[in-house]
Amino acid sequence: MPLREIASKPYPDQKSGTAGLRKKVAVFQQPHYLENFLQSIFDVDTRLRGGALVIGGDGRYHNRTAIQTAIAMAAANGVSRVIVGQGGLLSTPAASHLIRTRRAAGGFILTASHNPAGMDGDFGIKYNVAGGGQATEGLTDRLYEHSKQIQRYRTLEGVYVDLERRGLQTVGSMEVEVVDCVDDYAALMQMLFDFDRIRDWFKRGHSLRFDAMHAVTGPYAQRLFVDLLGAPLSSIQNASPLEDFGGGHPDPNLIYARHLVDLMHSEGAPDLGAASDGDGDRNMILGRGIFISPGDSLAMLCAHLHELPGYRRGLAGVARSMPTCRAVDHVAKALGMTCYETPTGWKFFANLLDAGRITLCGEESFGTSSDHVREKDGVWAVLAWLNVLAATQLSVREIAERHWRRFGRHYYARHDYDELPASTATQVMQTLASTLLELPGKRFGDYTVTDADEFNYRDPVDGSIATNQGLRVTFGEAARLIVRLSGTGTKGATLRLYLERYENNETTLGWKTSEALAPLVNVAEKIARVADITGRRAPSVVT
Ligand code: VG1
Ligand code: CO
Repeated sequence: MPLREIASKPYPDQKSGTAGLRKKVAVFQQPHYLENFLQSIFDVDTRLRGGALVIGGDGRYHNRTAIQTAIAMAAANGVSRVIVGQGGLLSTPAASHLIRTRRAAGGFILTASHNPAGMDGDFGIKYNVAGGGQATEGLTDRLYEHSKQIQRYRTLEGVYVDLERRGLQTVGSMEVEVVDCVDDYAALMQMLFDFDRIRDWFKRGHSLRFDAMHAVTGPYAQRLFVDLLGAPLSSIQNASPLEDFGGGHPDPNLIYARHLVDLMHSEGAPDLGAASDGDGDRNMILGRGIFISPGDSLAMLCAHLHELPGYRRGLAGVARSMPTCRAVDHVAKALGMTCYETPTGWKFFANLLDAGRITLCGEESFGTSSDHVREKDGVWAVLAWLNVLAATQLSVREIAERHWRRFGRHYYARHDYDELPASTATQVMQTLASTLLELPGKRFGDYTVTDADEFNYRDPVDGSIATNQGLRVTFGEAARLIVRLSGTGTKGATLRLYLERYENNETTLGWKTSEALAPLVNVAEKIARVADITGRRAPSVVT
């Protein structure tokens, strides 16, 4: 197989966002587009030369083509071994785990997460580094700078790897190992959770409905919930990964997993309802007639995790992203541990996890995970909830209600304004930013502003600084409003408005979230003027 250096010109738009590079499939199909991006990685992260590289994706359209390209380029760039999931599949957390167990120098995760797939959909790639975490801000900046100057890439010609055939193949002088996408991950889960107890819980007639939304978690759900835990096959749905995710939008939330929400509110609903996203890192948790918000799920797991086998030593600490509600802060305080507040995006948790400062972390965007990998982990969260239910013999609702009575309740919602002209989105941010200084002390209805600032983060481990991570307006313990721009969209700009309200009086714990937040919505419009500036009467999506 001849090695080729192919001349190419830079594409100036290869800046990674919150979680990797995401573009329309058509953008990735441009000549040399993916190649340039990958070559930048090989050029900049020199540890890949002579090292092992993990490759896998969420199974969306273009996955297999991109994997063949990546393998040919890895061989031409001196990678010693590629470990790739059978059929090109690896969930994001399973890829992170493989990078760790195989001591790989890095990993390519081919995914645009929950963004729609198919020919007209999105594609994406996340570069994870040794240790399994996402490339840091510093590294992605360097990759971007390099990508703007790239003039050539290296590849081997005529490479074709049979992705269905497990075992070793060779490409030039590089070994390619095709592995089952679930095996290693399933072994890890069995070390963390009490499988006997969960199996017993199912035997007693308790039930689960897990929706893989035709994305990557189908094979994981089959193995863990059905094969290993003995749940009936009807416990999992949409479990075959499809290139277009069945035309759906595998974003596990109240909008895109509506059918699951309806099921959980119907007669004969199972004990636990759950779903994951395209690449298997998100999770949604529902009980019979009750939705557990991601911020609540984080707090409730924080309160119970030490009861589960993998966490018996207790938690070192916990972290949440800044817009995530402060429910977990209350648990951390009660348990005497530190709660860190990080910018949005999983990469900011990696240093804290590596340094042993935290065991558990989460985001409002349906992401929860622990120190077992360096990504959020949807199936892990479902297993954690199953284990908590089996260990406590309580229902999801009982766990939630007990939690709220002890710690108080955070009502929470995120309002997304999608596909705004970039200038309009920027105008909202600038207008609010320019008034922040005047806000403290001002009263809006029942709420008085105590702080208003732009969120800047100093990493407590390496001292690196991330600025401009969202605008926040705090009303003491009582409430918060946050506005930030999304870094994962592929069409126009997405503005996110986050609303949080805290209540800790017995009579205020059972409200409907939309009603509890109605007064704050009015306050938010007075302060951030999103409707006024954008001309949108309502958000595109409320989760
Ligand atoms: C969104 C979420 C963020 C999450 C990111 C990646 O980012 O808000 O919490 O980490 O998606 O999730 P943004 O910048 O659009 O708000 V996933 O499931 O893509 O890997
Ligand atoms: Co995802």
